[in-house]
This record gives sequence, structure tokens and C-alpha cells, in this order.
Amino acid sequence: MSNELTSFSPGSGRRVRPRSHLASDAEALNLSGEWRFSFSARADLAPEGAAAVDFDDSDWDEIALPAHWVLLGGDDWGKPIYTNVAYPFPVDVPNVPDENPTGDHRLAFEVPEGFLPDGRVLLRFGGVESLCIASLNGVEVGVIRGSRLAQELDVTEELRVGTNVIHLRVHQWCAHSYLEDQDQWWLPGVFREVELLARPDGGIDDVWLRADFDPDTGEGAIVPELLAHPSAWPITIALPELGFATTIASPDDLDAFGVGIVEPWSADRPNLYEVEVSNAVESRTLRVGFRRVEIVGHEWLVNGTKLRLRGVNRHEYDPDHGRVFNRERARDGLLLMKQHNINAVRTAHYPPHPELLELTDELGFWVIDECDLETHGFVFDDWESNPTDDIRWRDALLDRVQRFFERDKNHPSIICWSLGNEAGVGSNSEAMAAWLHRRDPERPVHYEPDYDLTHTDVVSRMYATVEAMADMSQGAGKHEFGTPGRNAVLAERPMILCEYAHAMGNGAGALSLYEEAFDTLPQWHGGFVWEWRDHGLRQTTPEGVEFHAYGGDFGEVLHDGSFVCDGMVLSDGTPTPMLAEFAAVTSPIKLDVWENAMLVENRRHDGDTSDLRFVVVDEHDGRVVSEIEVELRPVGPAGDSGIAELPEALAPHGGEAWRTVRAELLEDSAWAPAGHVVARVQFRTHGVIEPSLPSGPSIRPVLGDDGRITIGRAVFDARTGDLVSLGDVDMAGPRLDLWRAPTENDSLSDFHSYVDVEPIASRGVGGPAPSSETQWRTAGLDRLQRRVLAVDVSPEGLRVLHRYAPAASRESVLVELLWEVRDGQLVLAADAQPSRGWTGTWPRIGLHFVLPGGLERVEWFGTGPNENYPDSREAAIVGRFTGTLQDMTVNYAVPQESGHREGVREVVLPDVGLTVRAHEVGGKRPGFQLRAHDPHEVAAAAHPHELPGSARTHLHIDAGVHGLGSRSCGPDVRPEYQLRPGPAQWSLRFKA
Ligand code: IPT
Repeated sequence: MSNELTSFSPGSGRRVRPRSHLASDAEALNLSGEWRFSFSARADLAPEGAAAVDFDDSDWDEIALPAHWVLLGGDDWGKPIYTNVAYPFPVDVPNVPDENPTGDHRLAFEVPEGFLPDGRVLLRFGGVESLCIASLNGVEVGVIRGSRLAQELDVTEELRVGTNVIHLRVHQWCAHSYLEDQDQWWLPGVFREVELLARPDGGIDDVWLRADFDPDTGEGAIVPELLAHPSAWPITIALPELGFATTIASPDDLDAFGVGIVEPWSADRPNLYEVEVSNAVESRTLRVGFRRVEIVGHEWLVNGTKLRLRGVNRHEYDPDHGRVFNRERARDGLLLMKQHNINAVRTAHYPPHPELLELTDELGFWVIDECDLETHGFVFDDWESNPTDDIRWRDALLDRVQRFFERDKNHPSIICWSLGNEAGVGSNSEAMAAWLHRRDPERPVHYEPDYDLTHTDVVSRMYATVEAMADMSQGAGKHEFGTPGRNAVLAERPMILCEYAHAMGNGAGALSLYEEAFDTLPQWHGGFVWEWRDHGLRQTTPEGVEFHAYGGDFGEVLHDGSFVCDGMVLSDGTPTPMLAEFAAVTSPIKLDVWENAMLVENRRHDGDTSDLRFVVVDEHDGRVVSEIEVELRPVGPAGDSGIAELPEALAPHGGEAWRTVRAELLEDSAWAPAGHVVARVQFRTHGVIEPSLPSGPSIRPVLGDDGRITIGRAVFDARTGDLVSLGDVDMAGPRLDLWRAPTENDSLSDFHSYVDVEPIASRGVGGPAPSSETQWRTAGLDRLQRRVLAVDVSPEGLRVLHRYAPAASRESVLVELLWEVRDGQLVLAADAQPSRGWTGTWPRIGLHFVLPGGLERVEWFGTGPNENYPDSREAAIVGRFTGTLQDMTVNYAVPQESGHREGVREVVLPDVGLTVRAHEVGGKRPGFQLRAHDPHEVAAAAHPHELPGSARTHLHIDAGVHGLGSRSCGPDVRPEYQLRPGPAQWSLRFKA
């Protein structure tokens, strides 16, 4: 076995210095496609002599590159492994396990006459995980490390016209795996392109055009850096669109030059200019965006305007192909981001495929490009011997930062470089930052573990509470990670949350509080939600059911379960409600509306509102009565605002009246069609005072000798007081429910909770309370027992009294149900009164009705269209909605609480002809949830396909629910969104 496996070296062989990834008219040959492949479970079992030209590979398998072999071979080629922080192998630097899955790849390919230039040929690797030993025509040409970094090898000597044989031996583990401990699947393979690039003599080897914009004059300037052989000069730089060209005679004449007035580049208006850099031999094209990035005190400016990052952390991910890039799918993902007001991407936690950055340039995103580095597993030993502070790793880390920078340096969308993620600090991270500062004096360097900001430029935190953010802004409070008292110094610098709002399962809540903090605390510039998309891998059960696998589903010994599924988009590409919530909260167009006026504030970086139209819709009881477009003078960017008068809203003939204003695109844009809604706001212009009872006389109950009580068309069980049917509809209940299927934010507890601290005693984090799920189970909320205290018949109706309490508990809840039938409607007034002694929180207080199964359609008047919760309801609007039972819940990677919608007025189930109306009690309306499974069934399933078949439909009418929070990785539900034990009332009417 080769000692390459344990080497600290960044690589060896014919490596050449890193360069930009740029288009060229020189010859190139992409070696993607079918290769021969042989899998070995151990490095020492790999086929001997496989690099030889005449090696017989006829009995090898085939593989289509680029690919992670582990996703293609069924069980034959090993399996994916998911760990978050822990290394899946013993920490024994620089050693790796003998069981080191190894893939041998061979390809015979033809090099046409005319491909070989008078010059050199480079073999370029876009990304290989993790160690690649490359041979060409039997000669070892290089050893490549750094899985998501490009590497070129000079193969001029080995390549020939005619048939060539390339062999790549790829080992899953090598010493550098210690540097690649990102929270994601471990997926070995040649997952980016392998290409041959002809480098003609006198060609232009590298280009860096730093395109500056002067916000005062509106002029653009270019600082060129060209790398070429002395014979390559003169070189011409042309920007045809500006009618500009300049010829540079020699490297000594490489001075900055102005190009006159230009349209600047920003994420909002990504103006790009084609540039041709050419000489007699080669022509290279790229697109530049003119923009100036600078930090002035605590302000981070682009083109003189403070940045506001509405960002996401984006991994390279596809449910079938892992980190193999697909331009169309990547583009679709970015369009979806733009459509949800996302304007920034952190390339967590490695540089993406180079074409992604072409797309972010073109579509407009502020990008933090991150180097391929994470050593998180060292945290368990308090960062003892951490590579970032170990001299043996210095060359490798400097090599990494150089390779990622040089490849990506031309992209205007990159406004910041990041050293990596969760790798601690030390002399090596300092050296990496210093190298970047020297090489690119303009763009700031980010590195979150530099808590004290000793060697980077932007204060960065993860999952901070808004209280901690306020403290940091004031330069006070406790400095959470670094040196005490340091907050006063940090307050002089710009701040971001490089991760916040952990989008795992249902949640995260409280986005609007972050929005407010970003808007009001001067040092804060926004943040990046963790994360864009779940990373479930598409699999099929033996029964043929498709599902998305997470940690543990491949039999891993050590894994982190569903923590790999924590995105605003599900593995299959479905956006979760959090994405709509994010769009609503962070829209740069802020709307406010009253009876007769609306206010528009434009918080875009760039561009007025002339691309928008403002539509005012009035609805009475959820039905549109008028829709008009309102004229508004264009409102300028960066905080300008404008007011428009609105016509008086008509009073409804009873019922509610709502006025909705929406800002929508006037015309098709590069990222959304005309009519796409950028912002929306609602205002109730007329309320209702609802009659407490229908007007008609009440119908007398009849006690039958079948043990049933009948009131009109409603039938009850005389012993329990439970509703049995209404008309033709079988029903059961209601039972009091205090339980919900825990969300992952309910069940995880690595972060502190606000539950312990009421009122919040210390600022920032709360106490180390057990998870909500643990607290709720301990309190017995999932196992309430019921005792019937009374079922009393009177001439007006039925009075039922139930007592609910868990085993071994003195705490109880008394529920009184008063049933009447009037005007053909079944009327329920319900009241729940908890005993003394309850502590902590409740997930819900609801009435649970069981309805027939097989219901398909649902219509409701209330909030929607998506699920919403006390700390996540900015996207919810009041209106009439229709859907299917399936639409009512979200298929999270792990089944959990889902589908609650606050403020319900009416639910109609047309399949059985049942209507349920909910009325305000004490100014409050309940929410509802309709689902094919009850909370116990949901909680018991680990994947959606494990949910049992269901013969019931469960309707919960919840007087209150607990918020969502973000405690799977971040702050728990805040005090104002907690559901504390307390009384509840319902006023419902049913019609069948
Ligand atoms: C943070 C990591 O940076 C990120 O990669 C991801 O693992 C995230 O957590 C959770 O999903 S680190 C955490 C200790 C705050």
C-alpha cells in the first residue's frame, strides 16, 4: 500500500500552479463518460499493475464519470456514510483504516491529430474524493489531494496522438480526510470532470481582471493581471459592449485602466460585460462585473451601499448523484432562491463546481466562497493537535487556499473569501488569511472560528440568539467563545450570522426577530440560513417504495441520523413552508397597508420599484370584491419609501373584510415571470361580531334505549358523551389532546432553552433544559387517560364533563363540552381548565375529532396556504384555500408535527359534506390540523414510508400550540411563542 495515504503533502508529481477557470478557444478534451471501473474494499486489494497500458481490464465494471461510485454500485461498491462532526474512522493522524474503499478507473481514449499544440497539455481534475493517483500511458503523473479543489497536471511528455490510457486510483480515505470533515455524506469518487487542456505556446495562461466601480463617478476601471509567456505579448483586452479595447505591450505595462461610465454589478442588478482577452494565439473570454467591495468601520459596503445578506448555506447535492454537478438543476435551484428573496449564498463548506459561480454572477447573488476545510472532529479533544494549528499541515492548508482562490478569483459575485468551517484557529488559519489578504487586498476574509477577529475581517457567528446579537452590537455582554471583554472591539467591525435558523424538519421559527435585528443593529449585515436543501439519498425499499435515506439507513456504525436533512427544500426538491416564510420575512420590499393608504419601503441594494406593480385586493369573507392597481412613483433603493392613497374599502354585509396589497413583477425577469409576488401584506378593514348562537330554538335531546343520545341529526354515546355521528358522517371524540408528534426542534437539545428562564434572567442563551419532547413525555402529555365525570341531558342539550390526566400524575385538565342543535347546526361550547401544578410547556391544547378515512378534498377559510405556527406565520394570509389531504402536511424526512394553520374560520370536507365553523372566543380563534395519521402514529415512524395505512382522518381544533423554535441547532422557542399550561375555550359549529 502506498505511503501516499498518510502523507501531509498537498500533492505531488506534475502539478502546475493554480489558475482561473476560464473559457478559451484552445483545444480541450472532456474525458467524461464511460470508464472501466474496479472496486476494492481495501486499498491493498486494489488490482496490481492496473496503470500499465496493456493491463487487461476486460472483466472490470463500467462507470459513467463524473460519479461517486458508492451511489452507483448497489451494495457492491460500498455504501455512503453520514456523519456530522465525528470522523467515521479512528482519530490517529495521519493514519487511515486498512478498510479503505478504493476505486480503480481506466479509460482508453483517442487524441486526434491537431490536438497536440506546440506547447503543453494539462490534465485538469475538477474534484476527486479523496486521494487520486493518476497515471497516463503507464507513467504516474501525479498524486492529487483536496477533494473539492481543482488540480492541473502537466502531461505534455506522456500524451500522444492516437490511443492513450489513463488510470486513476482513488482511495476514499487519506490523511487529508482529516481536513474534510464537513457535515455531509462521505462520497468517494471522481465527481467532477477530468479534462485535457491544450496550452499553446504563446497562449494566455491566466487572467485576473479586477473590475472596480467608483460609486461617486459611475466609472469603471480594470486592474489586469495576465500570466503569459514572454512570446505571448502584446495582449488585447476588449469590452465590445463599451466599445473599449486596449492592447498591452508587455507585462511591464500592466496598469489599471478606466473604461468610462458603466452599469455596476450587484446581486439585485447583476450587470456583466463580456471581455475578450486575446493575442495572436489564444482568445479567452470572461464576464466582468464592476463593483467595489470595502469595509469602512463596521459597515461592509458594495458600491458605497451597505450590504444586506439574505442568504442560505448551499451544499452541492443531488438525491441521486450526490455532489456531481448538473448545471440545469443548479440553475433551477438558484432561480428558486431568487424567487424567495434570497440574495446570498455561502458555498458551505467547500468551493462549488466552477460553473455555479458563473450562474451566481449572472443571476445575482452575493457569494461567500468557502475553502475546502473542516476539522470539526477535533473538537472532542478540545482541538488538541488540530491541523489548523499544526505545522505539519501548513503547506497543505496554504495550498488549499491558493487553489480555491486562484480558480475563482474573477467572479464578481464573490464578495468574500472564507477559510473554511469549524476547523478551529491557529498559525495555519492565520497564514491562510494572510495569504489571501496579500493576494486580494479588496475582498474581506471570513472565518467564523476566528471569534476574536484576530486575522479575518468580518465578525461571524452561528445560531446566536437575538439577545446575543444585541449585546455584540453594543459591544457589551459576554463574549461567547473568545476572549472576555472582546465584544467592545468586535463592535467596531461588520457582523454576520454565517449560519442561523436551522431548517431541520418543521421550523425554524422566529425568523422575523432576526430580520428586525439585522435591520436595526448597525453592525449586522444579515445572515445565511442553515441550509438550502435536505441531503437525503433516493433509495427503494425491498417492497419497491421510494424514499430518501439519511444517516443510519446504510447500516453505518456511527452516524448522525436525520441531521443531514435540514434544508428549506426537501430532498426531492419540494420547497418547505419555511422557504415561503423566509421569502415573506426577508422581502426587500416592505409593505404596510391601512384602510386608505399603503406604504412601500424599498430595501434593495440597487434598483427602484419601477419593475413592480402594486395590486390592492379587497375580500369579503375570503371572496374577492375588488382588485385594483395602485400608481406609485418609483421608490429608490437602500431605504427610500413612498406612500399611496387607497380608496376606502367597502364594508361587508356581515363577515370580515380583508385588504391585501401585493407587489408583483410587472414583466418577466431573469429569475421569475411577470406576476411573481415579491411582497404581500394584509389588513383587516372590517371585523365581525359573531352571534354566540344560531338564532333558532334548541332541539331537545332524546335518550334512546340503544345507549345513544340523539339531538337532531347528531348522535352521542350516552356513557362517554362522545359524538358518534352527525348525519351520515361517522365521528368520534372530541378528546382533549396535549400532545403532538415531536418536531426535530422539539426532540433535540444540544442548545439551551428559554424554558428554564422565565423571565430571561441572563441575556443570550437560557438554561440547559431537557428537550421539549423529554419534558412532555415526562409530564405524560403523550399518555393522557380520560375519566367521564358527567353526561347530563337537559331540554337545551347535552353537558359532558371529562377529566384528563396521565398515570401517576396529580395534574389534570377538566373539559366541559356543551352541545346544542339549533337551526340545523350542531353547536359546541367547550372549556378546558387545567388543575394547579402544571409546569413547563405544552405542545398543544386541542380537541381531537376522528373522521372517516379516505377524505381527499378540503376547503378552508382561515390562514394559509401553508402550515403556520405562533413563531412562523409571516407568510400566512387570511383567505379561502382548497387542497387535498396530502397538501395539508409536509413530508419531512422524519415524520413529525405538521399542518397546523392558525385562525381557522371554516373547514369544509366536501367528500362527506361536513362543515366545521370556528368562532372567536375572547378575541381568539383556534387553529386546525387535518391529517391521515394521529400524533402517535406519526411519532412512531422514522421515514414517511413507514407510516401505516390509515382508515381515519384526524381533525384537531387547537386553541393553542407551542412555537417551533430552532433548537435542533439553535435557540429554543422564545418565551412569547411558548404554550404554557392554561385554560382554553372553543366555540364550534358543525353541519353535515
Ligand atoms: C454547524 C456546521 O457548521 C454546519 O456544517 C452544520 O453541521 C450545522 O452546524 C448543523 O446542521 S456547527 C454547529 C456546532 C453549530
